[in-house]
Amino acid sequence: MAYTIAEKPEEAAAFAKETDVEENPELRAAFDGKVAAEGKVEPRDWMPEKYRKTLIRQISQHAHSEYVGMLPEGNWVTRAPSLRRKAVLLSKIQDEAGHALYLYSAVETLGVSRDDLLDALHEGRAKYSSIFNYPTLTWADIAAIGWLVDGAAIVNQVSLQRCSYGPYSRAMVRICKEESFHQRQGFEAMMVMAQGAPEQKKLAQDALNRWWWPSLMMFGPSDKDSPHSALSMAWRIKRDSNDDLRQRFVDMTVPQAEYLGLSMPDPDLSWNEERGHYDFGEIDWEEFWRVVNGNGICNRERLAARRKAWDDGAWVRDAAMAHAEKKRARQAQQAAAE
Ligand code: FAQ
Repeated sequence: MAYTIAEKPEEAAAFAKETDVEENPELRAAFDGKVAAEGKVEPRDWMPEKYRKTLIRQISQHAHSEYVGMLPEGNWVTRAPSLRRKAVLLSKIQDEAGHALYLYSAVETLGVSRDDLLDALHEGRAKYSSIFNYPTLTWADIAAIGWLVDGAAIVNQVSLQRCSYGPYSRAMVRICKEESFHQRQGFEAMMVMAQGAPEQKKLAQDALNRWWWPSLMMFGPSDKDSPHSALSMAWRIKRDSNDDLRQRFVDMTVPQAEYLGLSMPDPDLSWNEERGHYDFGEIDWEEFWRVVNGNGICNRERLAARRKAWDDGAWVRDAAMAHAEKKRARQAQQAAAE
């Protein structure tokens, strides 16, 4: 259930203290009015420091997720089962890199540099989505990522299209269009496996068994344990609660699994007529926090791969900077000669 900050008095007090109400009452009133009227806050607008910091935290974690998220799929580029699948996978991975770039650009509008954000990631100080710390063991995992991981990402990001911060909201509109293609190609690949030879169907079921619960964890801790939700919902950074979005994803995905003829790895899953939603089992929160805190199956491998790519790419960045510097100097010389 979504809730407002007023229902949590201790958070409401902290909110007032941390958010410049006393220091800048007029600017703050204009900001609150804009958010309440569904206006977009833009980079040059005044904003409470806590609003800026919350956005930097969320958007940079989101950017890092897209950036690290290329790695599990990258593992299968050389082993895709056909030229068509390989071409689709390559474009999907390139799209994820593009999403990271839109998002890093959106965070830069808040006054932080991309180099600082990447340093934080490479030094293990920044978070990224838990989902990318699981291994891709078979080709069916690539299909499951498209179907489930992109499916979950869309449910979350469609909601974020209505975020109060303009650059983030606009990046989401563009990203959602691409994610929707990603989800459909994943579902189609899964359908081919699920309707194929018994061995292929077994791989599809095994991938669903391993990716289902981690996909539910993508939506974050349950609302009662989510420290940032109240403030982010009050400021319309987040528009739906973690649990509401998770429920939406379950309701959307269970019929798709039925259509594929696969069974969900959850004995507690059942339709609740009264609620008009599926009931589902308890998430293993211990596993969730273990992965979020850096101790999942692939956390170390993922960071090592990102660091290596950054180091190996140093000469490209140096060459691009040297080229830009030469161009600038040449233009300055020409301008002086005219
Ligand atoms: N993994 O109080 P809350 C994709 C952290 S993109 C790791 O609920 P909040 C595309 C959270 O950061 C997937 N950490 O926090 C793709 C916070 O830590 P902090 C990424 C998590 O921000 C597909 C703490 O727990 N999408 O998949 C996770 O209000 C295929 C407390 O949590 C986004 O980032 C987690 N699952 O709500 C790419 C969407 N959940 O900062 C390649 C934007 C929570 O206190 C292939 N982000 N944490 O140290 C959001 O919507 C929100 O940030 C939530 C968390 C919903 C993720």
